[in-house]
Amino acid sequence: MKKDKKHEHEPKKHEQGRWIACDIEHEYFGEDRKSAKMERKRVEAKDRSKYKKTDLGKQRADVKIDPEWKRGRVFSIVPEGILVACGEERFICILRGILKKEKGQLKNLVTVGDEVYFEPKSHTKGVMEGTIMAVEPRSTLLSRADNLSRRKEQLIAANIDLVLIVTSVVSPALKPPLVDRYIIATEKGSMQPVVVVNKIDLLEKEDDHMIQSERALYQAFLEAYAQVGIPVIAVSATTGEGIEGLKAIMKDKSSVFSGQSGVGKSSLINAVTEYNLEVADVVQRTQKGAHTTTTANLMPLSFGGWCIDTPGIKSFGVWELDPQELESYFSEIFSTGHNCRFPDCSHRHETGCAVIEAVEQGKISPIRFNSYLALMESISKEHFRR
Ligand SMILES: Nc1nc2c(ncn2[C@@H]2O[C@H](COP(=O)(O)OP(=O)(O)OP(=O)(O)O)[C@@H](O)[C@H]2O)c(=O)[nH]1
Ligand SMILES: [Mg+2]
Ligand SMILES: [Zn+2]
Repeated sequence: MKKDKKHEHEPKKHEQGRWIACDIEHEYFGEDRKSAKMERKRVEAKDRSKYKKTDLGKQRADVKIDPEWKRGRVFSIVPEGILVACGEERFICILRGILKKEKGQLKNLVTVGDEVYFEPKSHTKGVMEGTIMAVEPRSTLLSRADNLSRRKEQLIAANIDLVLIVTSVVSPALKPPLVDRYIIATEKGSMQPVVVVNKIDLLEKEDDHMIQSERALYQAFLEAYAQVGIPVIAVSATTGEGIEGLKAIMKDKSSVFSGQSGVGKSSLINAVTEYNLEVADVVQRTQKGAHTTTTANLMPLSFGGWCIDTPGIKSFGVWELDPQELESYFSEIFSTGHNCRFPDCSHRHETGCAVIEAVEQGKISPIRFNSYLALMESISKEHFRR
């Protein structure tokens, strides 16, 4: 009989954010949230390994919400402090000392999209200041392994419904493995991924060899993701194609635009909203790939909901991803893998591998399979180093 090791690593679709500092959910939201919380606790208990490494949550019962505190949402983190919006007012906040002690493996404790309680201070020269006293439990959390120290988790955005994984064609060229990394981080954080392929106007351009092969990759990309049920929309911030569809998806939702630098995240937000964010030509950037957007920024949408623009990042390491867990995020590989000869088949070189066979027969897309292999290789190395 086959050992059923795979089920231990089912995608953690319902896993929720961690509690920081206080447990005010029940006090503020009543019974509805109480049952949601029980469910979260159950899932959390199932995945102790993820939580044992941090002390977050220990203090949550100790924090009493002072009626003098205000509640707001973090909309940006800048060198001057954490910017919190509370109604029409804006506050520059610092973190209460005791919260900093909870850092553990986290690079940052508070992130854009977080709902926080803060103690307002008297105005200094017209600037409203405050101290963040507690962070609300998060409904979802997008994070990644920090670039410098892979042992730290960097929080990118909180309380997000949709992760708009922006990629472009031609310039920069389509990079499916990067898209798959984002999809995994999105699913790990219980959010809905939507892949947004921008700059499709460039596929119409002159018929040179490079454009032709990019067009073929783009077609195969659309088929591969349609086959596994991951929504993809094709747009052009320049011509406006697909923008209405993007707007409809974003309506009344909280979303975060993520993806490599230069793919057009800020341009898309400008096309969808009334904002006028800075954008820059790829050739205007230095060879190092300078970022035009340098900090994440939250923006309310006039048609309902809000979105976050983020700086593009070069590499995206999924936080706490084991080699054994990986295939559970590739549903087609996961289900086909049950037919491999060896129960612990890694689908790389083993004989009797049903996945390799399915790729050869065209039943599994080579695009997705290559992403799987590339990720497997990089996390196996990471794992070994730990
Ligand atoms: N042809 C074409 N160019 C586009 C499109 N969308 C954006 N661009 C161009 O791509 C370049 C980069 O766009 P940005 O919006 O700054 O990209 P970004 O993803 O926000 O980049 P970072 O802020 O560095 O992460 C700019 O020159 C845009 O004019 C598009 O749909 N078609
Ligand atoms: Mg930008
Ligand atoms: Zn296999």
